[in-house]
Amino acid sequence: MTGPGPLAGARRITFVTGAGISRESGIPTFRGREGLWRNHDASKLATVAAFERDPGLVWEWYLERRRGALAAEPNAGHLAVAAAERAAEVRVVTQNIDGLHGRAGSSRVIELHGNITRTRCSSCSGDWEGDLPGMPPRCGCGGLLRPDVVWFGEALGAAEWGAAAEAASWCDAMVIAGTSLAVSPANTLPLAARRAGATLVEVNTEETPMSYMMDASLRGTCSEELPRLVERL
Ligand code: BJW
Ligand code: ZN
Repeated sequence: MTGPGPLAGARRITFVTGAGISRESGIPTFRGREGLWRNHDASKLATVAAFERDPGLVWEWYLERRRGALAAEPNAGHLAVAAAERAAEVRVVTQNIDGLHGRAGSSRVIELHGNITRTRCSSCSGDWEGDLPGMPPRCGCGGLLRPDVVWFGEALGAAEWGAAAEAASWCDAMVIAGTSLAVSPANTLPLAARRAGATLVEVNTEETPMSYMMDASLRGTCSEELPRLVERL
């Protein structure tokens, strides 16, 4: 395609990404048909309550996903987001915990929901490096070790949330890619960007609850649509 794209002229771009952008790297999404793991609803396993009820089960799920994330490679969608830095100032706010934006070369990535490769103690908050001692694993202080991610009902990291809110009001265009926008507070970022006058562009295979407020809705996969979008910057 030729001619100006929906991002033409944008100097400051914030990407807000979700599980859909990593789908084509082989990482399943949370909701819909795919969000099932051994008959458990993924969005119900990502909770404090599930961890308290059965830490071994929740750890099993995370260890499987940790291996999956480490074995996965960034796809054309992640690479396009990284390439946008050649044409504009870019911030990436991701709900994903797989680290693929950083591995694709994006230099400013805000990981709103943590990172699956890290482990920390649920009591003393200390970071844990190396092998897990037993299952469920315990810290030297006696507390349960847990993946360093944000579950439902938990507050996002204050630094991460502050940086994300700033990136939303700072940008002149926001690209919202591969997220159902079902989860708050991440789903308030497009509203903040709109309030500050930014152009909103959505990339999703399906309609979302915020499609109606987008300046452009690109109905397709991230690996097809993001390279096209960034090419025409
Ligand atoms: C493609 C594609 C392709 C597919 N190309 N597109 C009632 C009770 C309790 C809590 C609440 C409540 N009501 C509201 C809340 C708050 C709650 C919340 O939002 N709940 C809603 C579900 C109702 N939020 C929280 O609890 C958050 N904390 C909070 O609000 O604290 C309050 C507070 C604030 C400030 C100070 C103090 C306190 C925390 C939310 C944490 C979310 N955690 C998870 C797990 C992370 C770890 C892990 O990965 O295991 O984050 S849940 C899960 O959902 C994960 C994701 O990051 C997040 C978002 O999902 P995402 O990325 O949008 O994925 P999907 O699967 O939903 O969508 C994929 C999309 O891609 C679809 O649209 C597809 O169409 C599309 N797609 N392939 C393009 N190839
Ligand atoms: Zn501890």
